[in-house]
Amino acid sequence: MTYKGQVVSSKAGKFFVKTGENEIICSAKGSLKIKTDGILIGDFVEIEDKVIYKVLERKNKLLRPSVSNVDVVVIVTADLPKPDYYLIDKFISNSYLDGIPCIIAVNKTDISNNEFDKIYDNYSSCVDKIFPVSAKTGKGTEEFLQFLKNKTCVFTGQSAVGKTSLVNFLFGENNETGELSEKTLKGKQTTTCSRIFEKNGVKIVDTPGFSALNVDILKRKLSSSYPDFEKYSGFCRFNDCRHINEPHCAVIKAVKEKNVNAERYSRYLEIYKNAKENRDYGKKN
Ligand SMILES: Nc1nc2c(ncn2[C@@H]2O[C@H](COP(=O)(O)OP(=O)(O)OP(=O)(O)O)[C@@H](O)[C@H]2O)c(=O)[nH]1
Ligand SMILES: [Mg+2]
Ligand SMILES: [Zn+2]
Repeated sequence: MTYKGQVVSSKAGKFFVKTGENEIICSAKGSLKIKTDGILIGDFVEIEDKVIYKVLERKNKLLRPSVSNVDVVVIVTADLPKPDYYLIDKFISNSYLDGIPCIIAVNKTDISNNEFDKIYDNYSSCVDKIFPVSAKTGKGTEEFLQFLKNKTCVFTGQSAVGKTSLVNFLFGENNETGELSEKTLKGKQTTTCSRIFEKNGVKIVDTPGFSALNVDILKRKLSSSYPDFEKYSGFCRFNDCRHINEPHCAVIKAVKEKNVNAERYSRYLEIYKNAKENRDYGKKN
């Protein structure tokens, strides 16, 4: 028998494929196994005798976390753990380069919401929406869920910001969540593999939290990965302007005129410097 389905999770060389109401544990045909992106979560596939033999054409592919056929990346943040703004910048750069819209959900607003203004100032011009929410009380989740309707949404962000808690609240699931313990602060993840959950036409991909994101972002054109710079970069004197110290750089001018957020720009310089040093020293990034 052959079936069509969607890969909803994978673990240790096994793929969990949803076909209608059933979930079939599959292996992969040899040629699909050897490629690192041979089969991704989110892929629509054809299977025969529990073997995936064909991956249907992908609409798109998010690099980190690795998921295909994505409609929106949801960066989840909270006051605790304290937001890592470099990490948020990199998530935005990656989804922008992958051509996938991005939004931010600021969770745990039932405890406090002190970072919201900073998040708004930094990111309102580069993400489509910023939702304050609480997975504990449900505050703000109706509007949030409305936005997610009919979309495949990848929840990403630091560990312990409440990605799984949000999935549990929105879908009435009961997946394991973790404490914000010393261990978590050191990078322990509660969720260890990505999985797609689905309800009422919304698909959410819950993913393991990141503590760092080391993508070779220079190779991925860092200077054109900032949606908030793009409005200006066309006016830079040089076509290949890196917006670092070039004369007549329209991005630097926009920062001076407060049209581009200065904190975001200074982190850009730092990310650029680090990416360049790592490349120069030949480190694997
Ligand atoms: N007060 C409050 N606590 C929350 C909220 N959302 C999550 N938490 C708590 O935050 C901790 C971490 O939540 P998780 O849902 O496991 O976080 P995660 O982002 O899935 O973490 P990883 O799977 O490690 O990436 C748990 O103790 C949750 O109870 C919220 O809206 N309010
Ligand atoms: Mg989790
Ligand atoms: Zn420039």
